[in-house]
Amino acid sequence: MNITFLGTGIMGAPMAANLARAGHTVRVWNRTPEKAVIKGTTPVDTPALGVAGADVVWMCVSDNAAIDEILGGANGVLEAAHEGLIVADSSTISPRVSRAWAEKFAARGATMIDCPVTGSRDGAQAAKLIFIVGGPQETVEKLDPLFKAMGQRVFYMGGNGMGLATKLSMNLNIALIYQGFCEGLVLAEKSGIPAERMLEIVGATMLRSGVVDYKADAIRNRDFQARFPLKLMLKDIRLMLDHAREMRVKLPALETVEEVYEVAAEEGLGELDFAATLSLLEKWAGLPGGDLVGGDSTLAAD
Ligand code: NA7
Repeated sequence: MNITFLGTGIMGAPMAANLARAGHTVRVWNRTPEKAVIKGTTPVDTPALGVAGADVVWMCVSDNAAIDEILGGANGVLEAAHEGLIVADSSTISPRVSRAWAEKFAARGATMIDCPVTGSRDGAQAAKLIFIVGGPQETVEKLDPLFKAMGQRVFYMGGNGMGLATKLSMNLNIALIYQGFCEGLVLAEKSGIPAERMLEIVGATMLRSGVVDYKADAIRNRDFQARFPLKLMLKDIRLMLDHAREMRVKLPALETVEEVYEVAAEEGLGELDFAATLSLLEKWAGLPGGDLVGGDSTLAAD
């Protein structure tokens, strides 16, 4: 297929490379053009130029504002969209915003689907992503070879926006599970129990979780290089709370966790992995792991 990939960040770059590796013709565009240099692909100057001659435009950018810019800004995708074009969005954005764009594309005879991913940077590089998809089922089926080139599994969740609604509920679990683990760890450390012993006992009992397994080495080695940046988890937490308000759902634990992430971002941890929120809790507890955090931060709720 002829694919144009928009947004070659941590996730987008390996996804585009895997599409090219699978034999598709891939053009790429990124706001910062220096990042749009990917083996086997050709750069284009604007999103609109990437639409001409494309069967599929695939996107993976930060947030609602980025999608609004790429789709609706000057030289955006919508104005250039032709009948039959498929627009697939792997960004984690608001389900409401995604549905609104899907309607605009439908009015031009094009089809948009939401297909956020789970698997982080490692899953993108190894073509082991899991896609969580919403939109017309026949369109999703047409994209099967592309999903296979970038991932290992597709969960079809229903109409437009349902992939995103699912993804936000999943990331809510990740944020709360990791926060719960960290709070237990900090209390244990302050009581004189080494982190390694806690990781061992958590791993051997019903407390075990995939989230903690995935972050265990980062915690052990204090390696908080971004696999999933803290600033993007904060963006997702805000999306979850917005979506929950629209759904008339109250999420009290997540509201508190949002404050932890906000302070962590203010303290300069935003570009690190979200696992670095542990350091902020350690700082508040007066533990050495908190040295990563400067300043004099406290929770607003304190
Ligand atoms: P990155 O590595 O931070 O990449 C973000 C990408 O989004 C990158 O290509 C950015 O371009 C692009 N971006 C951000 N804002 C804009 C605007 N306003 N216009 C155009 N392009 C923009 O994030 P990840 O790859 O880890 O994550 C991408 C998505 O997957 C995100 O929704 C996650 O939650 C899941 P830049 O290079 O900065 O010019």
